[in-house]
Amino acid sequence: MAKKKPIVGIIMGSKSDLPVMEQAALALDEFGIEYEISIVSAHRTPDKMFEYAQSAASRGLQVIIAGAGGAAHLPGMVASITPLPVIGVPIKSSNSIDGWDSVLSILQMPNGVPVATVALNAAQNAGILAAQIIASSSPALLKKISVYKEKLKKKVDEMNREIKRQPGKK
Ligand code: RP5
Repeated sequence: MAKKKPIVGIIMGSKSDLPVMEQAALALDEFGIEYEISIVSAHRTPDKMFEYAQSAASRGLQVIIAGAGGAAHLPGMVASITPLPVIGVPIKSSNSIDGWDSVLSILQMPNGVPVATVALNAAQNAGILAAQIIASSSPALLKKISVYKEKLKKKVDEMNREIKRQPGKK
């Protein structure tokens, strides 16, 4: 059977971002969404970044998830080029000062060029958000998101049962 075309692009500034960014891939796997994953650096490979962002929509991508650490320009620059929604993942990297540099670089975009910024290292949420964006026009995927949310609720119910089983608790 032919492999389905990727509809989400996961990019990151360096291979050192992969341990964080693969959480986005795992989230997309859970919803059965095809993605492509590559290293594209705003600073080290600016031409490649431009090419990637410019061709993303015509190649069939619907959402881009971009992660970077330190002076994290990748998500914002990609958002300035593509008409697709861009989700930014700030990463605490070797050149970060506590990660705030990356959070603020990705979050504080000027009006007109939004980047949906998730929490520090929160690539899993980026994957879920990408799925939710795509689900807004896919009833089948929307159903999967509802099932996922139901699972979250059940986990909390289980936590409550657990703490109430402990001695001294009602
Ligand atoms: C950023 O610099 C990358 O996104 C990475 O988070 C950080 C460090 O990169 P390496 O020096 O580990 O390649 O551009």
